[in-house]
Amino acid sequence: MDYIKDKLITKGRPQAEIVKRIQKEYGDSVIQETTLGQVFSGMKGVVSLLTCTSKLDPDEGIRFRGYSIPELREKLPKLSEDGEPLPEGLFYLMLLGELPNDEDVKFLSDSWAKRAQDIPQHAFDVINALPKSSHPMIQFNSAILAMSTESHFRRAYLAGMDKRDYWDPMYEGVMDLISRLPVIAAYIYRRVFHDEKYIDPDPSLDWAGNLAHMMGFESEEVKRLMRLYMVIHADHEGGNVSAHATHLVGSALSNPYYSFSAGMNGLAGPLHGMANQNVMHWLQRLMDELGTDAPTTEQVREYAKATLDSGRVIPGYGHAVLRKTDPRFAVQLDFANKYIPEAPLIKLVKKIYDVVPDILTETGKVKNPWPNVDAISGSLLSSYGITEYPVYTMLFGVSRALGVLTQLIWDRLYGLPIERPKSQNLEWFKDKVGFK
Ligand code: NMX
Ligand code: MLT
Repeated sequence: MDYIKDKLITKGRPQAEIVKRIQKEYGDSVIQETTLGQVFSGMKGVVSLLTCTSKLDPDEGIRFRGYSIPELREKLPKLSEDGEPLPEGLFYLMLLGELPNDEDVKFLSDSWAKRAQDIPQHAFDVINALPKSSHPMIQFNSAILAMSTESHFRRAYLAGMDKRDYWDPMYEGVMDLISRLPVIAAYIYRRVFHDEKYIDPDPSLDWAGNLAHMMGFESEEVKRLMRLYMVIHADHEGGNVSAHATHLVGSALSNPYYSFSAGMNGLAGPLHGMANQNVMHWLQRLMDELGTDAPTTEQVREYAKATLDSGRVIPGYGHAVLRKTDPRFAVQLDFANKYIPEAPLIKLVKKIYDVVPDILTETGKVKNPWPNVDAISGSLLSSYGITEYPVYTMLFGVSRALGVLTQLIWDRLYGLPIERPKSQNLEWFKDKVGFK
C-alpha cells in the first residue's frame, strides 16, 4: 500500500481548491508589470509559473519547500551521522511539503528499487542501436522516450479517465521513471566507458548509492558524493530551462516520459546543464596549454581574458537569477575542503574562483560574476574517479528528475491548463514603445 500517495491526495485536494478559487475570485488582479527589456532578455523576472517544489532567491540561492541546502544537510535523513542527505528524503519533502523520517525514506528506496526491475528491454535496445560515440545525453533521452510505451498516464487517458484523477497515473509514471533513471544512466556509462561490463542493481542500496554501485564505484566516499550531487541538482524553481520545458510539454497532457524528455533536451544545452562538461574541457585546455595543473594567478587571468576576447563565455560562471556565489557551488567546495583539499583539480577550481569574478565584473555587462553549480561539480566527480566528462550532464539529469517530475504531479493536482503565452512580431513591439 502506497501511503505517500494517500498523503499526497489529502494534501493536494485542498490546494487544488485554492488554485481554482484564487483564479475565479482574483483572476483580474494585476500582479506585475512587464517591460520590453524583460521580454527581450529571456523573460527574466516575469512571474508566470506556479511552482511549489522550490524557490530561488538571487542572493541566498535555492530553498526546497522553505529549506536551504545547509538546512537539508542537517534535517533530511542520512545513512550515517557524517553522511549526506538521501535524495529520497528530498523527493518526499518536495512532494508533500514536510520533512520525512527514516521510515519514509526507506519506503521510497524500497519502492524505487522494486519499480526499477521492470525496465522494458526495448529501452536498452534503443541505447544499443546508437553508436557508442553518441553523447550520453542522446542515449539517455532516447531511452527515456522509449520507456513511454509503459506510460500509465497515456493508458488511463485513452481509457477515458476523469480529469480530476490525472495526478494518479502521473504519480505512478513519475515513480517508475525516477526509479529507472539510475539504471539507464549506469548502463550508458558502462556501455560507453567500461566495455559493456554491466553491473546489476543492488536492491538493498539507496537510490543514489545504487547508482554509484552500478557505475562501478563501491566506496562509501563515492556513494556519499553521489547522494550530495543528486540532492543539490534536483530542482531550481520552475523557470530554468529543464523545469520549464518539462512543465510546458506536460501542460499538453503529454505523459511524464515525453515531458521529462523535453526537459532533458534543454538540460543538454551548453548554457544549462552541459556547462558542467564544458567547464572540464575549459580547465583541461588551460592545463594542456600551460603544461601545468597549478597555473599562476596571472596565467589564469590571461587564459580567462582570452576566452572572453574570442567571444566565448566562461563556463560555470554567471547565472540568470543568482547574484551571489551559488550555494550549490559553496556546498561542494565545503565537501571538497573537508575530504580532498589537496586534489589538484580542487586547487585549480579555487584559483579560478579567486580570479574570474573580477574579470567578469570588468566586462561591465555580466550581471552575476560568481560561480554556479557547474564550476566545481565535474572537478569533484573527477577527483573521485568519475573522470568521464560526457556523463556529468546525464548525472545532472538523473537528479533533476526529482524536482521537475514532482512538480509535474502537482501541475496535474492543481489542474493547470495548457500553457499558451502570447507572441508578437517586431512591428508590434516597435509600435508599442514608439520606436523611431
Ligand atoms: N562568461 C562570459 N560572458 C558572460 C558570462 C560568462 N560566464 N555570463 C554572462 N555573460 C554575458 C552574456 O553572454 C551576456 O553577453 P551579451 O550581452 O554580449 O549577450 C551578458 O554577459 C549579460 O548576460 P547576463 O544577463 O549576465 O546572463 P544571462 O542571464 O543572459 O545568462 C547564463 C545566464 C548562465 C546563461 C550565463 O551567465 C552564461 O552563459 N554562463 C556560462 C554558462 C554556464 O555556466 N551555464 C550554467 C548555468 C547553471 N546551470 O547549470 O544551468
Ligand atoms: C539550474 O539549476 O536550473 C540552473 O542553475 C539554471 C537556472 O536556474 O536558471
